[in-house]
Parts: sequence; structure tokens; C-alpha cells
Amino acid sequence: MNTAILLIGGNIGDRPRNLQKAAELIAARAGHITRKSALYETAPWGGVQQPDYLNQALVLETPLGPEELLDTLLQTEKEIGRVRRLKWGARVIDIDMIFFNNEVITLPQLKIPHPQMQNRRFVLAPLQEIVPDWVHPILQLTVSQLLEACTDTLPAHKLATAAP
Ligand code: PH2
Ligand code: MG
Ligand code: MG
Repeated sequence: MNTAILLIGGNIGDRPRNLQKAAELIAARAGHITRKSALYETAPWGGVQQPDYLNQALVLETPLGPEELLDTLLQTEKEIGRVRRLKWGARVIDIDMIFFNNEVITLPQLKIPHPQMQNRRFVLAPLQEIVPDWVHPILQLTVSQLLEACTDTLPAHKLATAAP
């Protein structure tokens, strides 16, 4: 079994529903989701004018290897209705692999750890909630330490979770 840390997000349409749908499809196809962060309302990163995002981090236990998992995630994005247009532009759903075990992967289509994760509060804040002690295999700092050092000033607000 492998452990993948995923960040899902979207800023078009019924955002909570699209994230919920993504988590369901990922679990059905790729394994077992063992942890989910709260939803975070986050300002759009990347300088393109667009609505705020909802982001959420997931811990996925998966028998799939990293490339198979990537294919599955891209297929899932398509199914939920993502149309790729602008880089950093608005989207119904985005599913990004942030970590895969403690591996460093450098393929044209897949870089693990996600090369920009340490610069983005919208990634670090949800991760910090569920895997604060996960160590970045290149920077050798924990998620908590990365968040503390992060200079991104764009807000990432944790939304109240519904009562059980
Ligand atoms: N994803 C992007 C670009 N900008 N901004 C926020 N807040 N959240 C995202 O998930 C996001 C973004 C490209 O993947
Ligand atoms: Mg992304
Ligand atoms: Mg993506």
C-alpha cells in the first residue's frame, strides 16, 4: 500500500458538492480515504481574476503506483466536468498529488512533491490539519514548519464543519 496526500479544489459551480463528488470517485477507484481536512475558503493564487476556491486535503491509501494514480485522478477531473483552459484559471475541480510516500518523482507529467506546495498557503493550511508532521522529502521540513515559514499572504480560512 502507498500513501498519497492529495489537495482537491475548485471555484466554479456547487463547490462543496464537486469536492464531495471528487472524494467519492477517488475512493471508489483508487483506494481508501483515511483522513479529510475541513473545507478551506481560499483566495485565488496566480494573479488571474476569478472567484475564491474551496480547497480540501485528503490522505489516500492506495495500491496504485504514482503514474496509475495520476491517470485515475485526471480521468476523475474530466468526469466531474473539468475543461482545461487557462493555466491557473477557474475550474470546477482540480485534483493535485502533493506527496506520494516519501518519494521524489521527476517525470515530465508528474513532479512529487508538488514543486510549489511550500509557497502556497491554500495547500499548507489544509495539509497542516491532517498531516502536520509529514516531512517534505527534499526540504526536510515538516508541513507545520513549512506553514510557519510560508510568506504567502493570500488568506485560507477554515470553514466550520457540520455537526455530526
Ligand atoms: N489552484 C490553482 C491556481 N490557483 N488558488 C487557490 N486558492 N486554490 C487552488 O486550488 C488553486 C489556486 C491551479 O491549480
Ligand atoms: Mg492545482
Ligand atoms: Mg492540477
